[in-house]
Amino acid sequence: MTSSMERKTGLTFSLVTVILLAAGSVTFSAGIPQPRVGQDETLNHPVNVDDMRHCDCVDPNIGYKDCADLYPQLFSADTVQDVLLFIKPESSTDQFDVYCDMTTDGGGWTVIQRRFEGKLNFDRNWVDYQNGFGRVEGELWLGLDKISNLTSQNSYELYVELEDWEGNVAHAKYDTFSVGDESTDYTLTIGGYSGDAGDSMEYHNGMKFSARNKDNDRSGSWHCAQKDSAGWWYKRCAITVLNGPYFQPEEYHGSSDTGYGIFWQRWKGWNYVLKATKMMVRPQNFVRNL
Ligand SMILES: [Ca+2]
Repeated sequence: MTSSMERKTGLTFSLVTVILLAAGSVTFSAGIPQPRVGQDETLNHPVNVDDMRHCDCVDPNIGYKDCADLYPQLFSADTVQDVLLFIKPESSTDQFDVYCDMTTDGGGWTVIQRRFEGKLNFDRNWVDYQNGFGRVEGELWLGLDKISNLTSQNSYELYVELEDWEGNVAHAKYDTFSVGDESTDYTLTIGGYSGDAGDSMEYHNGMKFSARNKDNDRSGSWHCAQKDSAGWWYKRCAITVLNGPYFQPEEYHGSSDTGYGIFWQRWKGWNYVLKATKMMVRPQNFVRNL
């Protein structure tokens, strides 16, 4: 890499950073009352999409269907970096912004869920899970309709990244991942595990989505989404819930005492609350440039 390329990469990254910071500052400095955490943070609120589209790494004339669509352009310009991107899946009526992870496992990933600080409430009603909540550059649930639109336009894979409180990172990758539309109650199709986190998701294959006001699980005695305080593809009930309540380790005293937090049973067990999670999708036919 030449020094000019390094400078260009650095400049582009700085520009994106500035946009992120500027967009984030709107939330905190607009002089309006702070919304209660997790209640009024709608997905498309704080990010200025016009600014994002002016990022010099994104061609405003291209209708991107997902982050994988952008990746070859960044690669050929030697500007591979995580970016925010305005996309419109084929079956979607609306455009919306997403966070693109362009560095993990070859890049090209569209982020659909992210936790890392616990400032966003995930114990929400059905309609919130349908529409999405959080901030695209922060903690986020992208929304079931958007995830369904994304994963219906091609064959997609899923990458789950997990982090514990000791600095360890593990991942689970699934060759097959799709979420049905509203008529199926967003039924999950998942399979083809690989990785080092263990497989906690295939148990949930074929399950409908449930939220605190919608019991679609397979348990006759439990309302799993209420019991675990999270929307998820429950069965009877879960081997993992990445939308569970966020706990600092010192706040958490086990599921029988505190209830379940964010857990991935096959990696850390039922009673370990994770520090960070990221779920992201990419077409199966994505061409890696590594
Ligand atoms: Ca039930």
